[in-house]
Amino acid sequence: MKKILVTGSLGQIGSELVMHMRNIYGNDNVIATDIRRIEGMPAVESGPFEIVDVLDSKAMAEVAKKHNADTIIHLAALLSAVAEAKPVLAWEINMGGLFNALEVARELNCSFFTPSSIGAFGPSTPKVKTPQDTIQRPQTMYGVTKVSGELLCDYYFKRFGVDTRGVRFPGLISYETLPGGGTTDYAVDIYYEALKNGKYTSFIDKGTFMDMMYMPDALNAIVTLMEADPKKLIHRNAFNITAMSIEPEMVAAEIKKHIPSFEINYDVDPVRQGIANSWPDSIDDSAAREEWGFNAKYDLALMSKDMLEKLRVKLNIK
Ligand code: VAH
Repeated sequence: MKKILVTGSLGQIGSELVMHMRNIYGNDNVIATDIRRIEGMPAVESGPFEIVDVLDSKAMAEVAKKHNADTIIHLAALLSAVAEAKPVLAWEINMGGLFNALEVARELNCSFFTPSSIGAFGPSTPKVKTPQDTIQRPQTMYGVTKVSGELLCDYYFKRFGVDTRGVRFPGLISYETLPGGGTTDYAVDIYYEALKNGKYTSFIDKGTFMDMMYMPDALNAIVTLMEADPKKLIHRNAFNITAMSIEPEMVAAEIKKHIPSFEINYDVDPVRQGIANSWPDSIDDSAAREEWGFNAKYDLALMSKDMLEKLRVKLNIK
């Protein structure tokens, strides 16, 4: 990867991935793009930034050509809860944007990454240690776009030779950018609320296991996969990856080790609980480990310690 164009650069993953990649490849070699410019954001101020609406394929192609992009990291999409509230818009953005980005990659011979999700699985998928290759019949619009996206990316690889690669991300947890409208967002909100109010009301019920990952492991996974030897890739779109399978009570217990008075209670959101219930409890990521050396470094304890330390600084709480 030499010249990397990132869409959705101001979102939860993009805002950190742009900075992570600029540290590796150089500020001028990572072109951040998003549908709007937010002054002061590091991804806007520390290197090239362009306004790109992923539904405008001509504009995306022009920006990619202008910067001689050889890699496209396509992150622009709606997350699960928002997508369920706005299914038509979600299809337009998640599939229309993906198709446009793939066409740009095909025309300019770019390598291509876009994330899938554990949301690409559904109620008929085996829930424990979900295999890499298994039934994918999601019942959410988000999941439909993720399965469709996996199939479209594999098609572009087989039919046009585009070097497409992807991972099925679990819930991602970070202290930098708040997530926007995901089902797993409780696992981010809980740390903020623990510090600000000493308690948290979870919209996901106790005992609801989902795979999660700390953002540093997610960023490393993207770079490691994109730098992997293509000859060793049996799979491409998309690899199961995970770091931990957790539920709200486990997160609360870990927080209590740092804030003994912390309390959790529940006000379950039926929509997001229904989405969470349709997803795996835990996934098998052996294919990613074998084919490109994926290896998460943060477990729940390490992540919780780091999240609370970094958020105390960010929120200026002693
Ligand atoms: C969401 N954070 O909740 C995203 C992710 C596996 C969850 O896809 O929609």
